[in-house]
Amino acid sequence: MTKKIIIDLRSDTVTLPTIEMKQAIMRAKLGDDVFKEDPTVNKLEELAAKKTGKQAALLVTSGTQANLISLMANTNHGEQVILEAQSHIYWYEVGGISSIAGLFPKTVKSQNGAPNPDKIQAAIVPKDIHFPKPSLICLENTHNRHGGTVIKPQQIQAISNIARNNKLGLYMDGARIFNAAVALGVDVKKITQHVDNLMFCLSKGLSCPVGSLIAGSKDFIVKARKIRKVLGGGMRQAGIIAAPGIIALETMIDRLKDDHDNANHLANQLSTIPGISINQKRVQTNIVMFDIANLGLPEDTFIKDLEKENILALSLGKNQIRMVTHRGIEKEHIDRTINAIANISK
Ligand code: TLP
Repeated sequence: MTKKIIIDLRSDTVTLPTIEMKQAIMRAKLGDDVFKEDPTVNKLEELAAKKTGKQAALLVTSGTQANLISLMANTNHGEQVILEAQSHIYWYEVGGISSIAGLFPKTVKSQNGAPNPDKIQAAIVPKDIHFPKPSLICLENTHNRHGGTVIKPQQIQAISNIARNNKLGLYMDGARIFNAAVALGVDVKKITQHVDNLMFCLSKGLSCPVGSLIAGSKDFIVKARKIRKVLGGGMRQAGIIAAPGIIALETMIDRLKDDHDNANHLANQLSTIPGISINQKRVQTNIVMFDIANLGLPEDTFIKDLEKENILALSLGKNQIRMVTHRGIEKEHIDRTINAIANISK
């Protein structure tokens, strides 16, 4: 019997570890990381700090945990945090910014994930007995709900100037920061140099099974480590998570370009199918979002029809479909997806 091939375009989180990663897990030297005695974790944290141009880094369990810890380490309870209106922290992290971190989110709308610095300036509440103390600006790069759009170093620098002038911190949810760097063709440090601290995920396009890293100053990471512990995120022989992370940082970044090329191919082909609306300018990395309003069928039916062809996609709300390319998705899978969508549209 031939194995059924599922073309899973729901997310790059579905990527499985490579053979090299599994071998590295087997070989990993381990210790108790709460005592900072896991040599593999220590090596990954040093590598992550070096790659992002920060003094130190911390391995945590997930992107959501990385964002929550970073919010808490950058602020005090009750302060104001400025975020882009479609940001992952605001939409998809169970409201932890308020329920756990005790922060007051102020959202700022943007066209493509990069808020206009003037709008950020306007969102900073003045010093007044009635208002919470503003303390942090958060950016997301690449920007998930805007379709994987990239924020350029110059744009970040302009926002960084606002942050400094107002004595606020600047944090980046860089879950897919290496996609941004590859799309721009720059060293990731060109992007990260403008923020105080950031996180990135190992478990998305980089193909690791688990883990995210927070990077920032030594003092910030000391604080983050303590907060990770109180949130129950102190891990013991976490070298089995760190080992594939090292492989990812050493060997899996450049190949993200293949995912971007496939996303671009998908977007080009989608734009030729009647009933599909897509803004190709927004397809800058590995996320493809499109609108099926003119197909005349609800998004859940569209997704079920695709599923019958063994193709998986996600709905991001009314008429909005998201497909994400990643390791394991080849051009032929994109072509099959296009054929299936063209048939649905007939
Ligand atoms: N995003 C996931 C889902 O939660 C939507 C996905 O499939 O894209 N920041 C950004 C920008 C993210 O896209 C995600 C995950 C996270 C943080 C959270 O990471 P995890 O899933 O590791 O908690």
